[in-house]
Amino acid sequence: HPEQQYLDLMRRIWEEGDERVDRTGVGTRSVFGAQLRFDLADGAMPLLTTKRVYWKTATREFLWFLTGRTNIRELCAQGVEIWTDWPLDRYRRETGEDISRKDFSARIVADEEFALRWGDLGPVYGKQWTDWPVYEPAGNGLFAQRERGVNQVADVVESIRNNPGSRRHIVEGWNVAELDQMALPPCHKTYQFHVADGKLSGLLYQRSCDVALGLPFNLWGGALFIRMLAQQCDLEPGELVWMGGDTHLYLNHAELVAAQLSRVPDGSPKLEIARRPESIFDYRIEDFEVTGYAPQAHIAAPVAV
Ligand code: DHF
Ligand code: TMP
Repeated sequence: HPEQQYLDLMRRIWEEGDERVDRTGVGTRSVFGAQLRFDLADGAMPLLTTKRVYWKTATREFLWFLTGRTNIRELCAQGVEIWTDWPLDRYRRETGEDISRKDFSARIVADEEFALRWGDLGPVYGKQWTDWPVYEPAGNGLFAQRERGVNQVADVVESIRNNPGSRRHIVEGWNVAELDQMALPPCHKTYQFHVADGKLSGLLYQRSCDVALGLPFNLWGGALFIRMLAQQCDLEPGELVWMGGDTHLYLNHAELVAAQLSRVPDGSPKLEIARRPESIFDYRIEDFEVTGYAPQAHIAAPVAV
């Protein structure tokens, strides 16, 4: 079963990973350099069956990236709370107010000014993917920022369509000059696409990977990106190749690791996309349907902020 790769990686990290105190103070066991491969033929998706993964939440996050937005307000309004802890942490630190996550999220949705002040993650994925800033000579010896930046996603659609053999089909999140403005520097930082034999494959390079909580979402996102691009470019989906830099398990995920490693993968969930939207920016959550997904129970685990 393809999911066995994920479980093997998890076991290897837990048993052999290098233990250290990480940025969050929680502590991790970590290996450096890992690879997973998933065949996406016939609708197959790397959606874990050994625990329930909220693929609709992951899809909403992905569609939010494509809107270019970086404020958690649009996520919170849809009941997606996976990014709320970072703005909440900053709010608590800077105001000293001990507000609950639920109340913070509700206020972000209800109060636009509050959301503008506290809900923005900085120029993260959406911004870099669709509007990477460009500076041009202003004619006076200085440089000025162009009104529209580079839309890497629109460009990659065009490059796959018009020059499929190119080795430059890349979407990059790592804007060095803006890292210090981001709530978190991008983890799933580089996507590269490749066309061979009428099939579109994708490689995702993730510099830092929380194997228990982040990776299930990131595998889904990587495969979703390939599926949407393939549909837009009249290609069949090929393979997702995932590569991790610092690939780790948090020490407070011991119970999740034990539970998940005791389970056996089962079934082959498939993704159907109900229609072909005008462009890659026109997909809606209702367009995505997963069949054959009967996962084992969700396993809750704390996220390290
Ligand atoms: N920090 C850390 N330490 N790990 C991450 O995976 C992570 N991911 C981020 C931002 N910062 C991060 C963005 N993506 C969850 C999943 C993905 C995600 C953030 C959080 C998460 O908590 N998943 C749980 C609950 C999902 C839910 O309630 O909707 C899960 O069980 O999948
Ligand atoms: P870092 O910036 O110190 O590497 O911390 C980021 C943490 O978030 C790290 O545990 C990796 C994890 N992460 C994912 O695994 N996937 C994601 O999509 C995101 C945003 C973060």
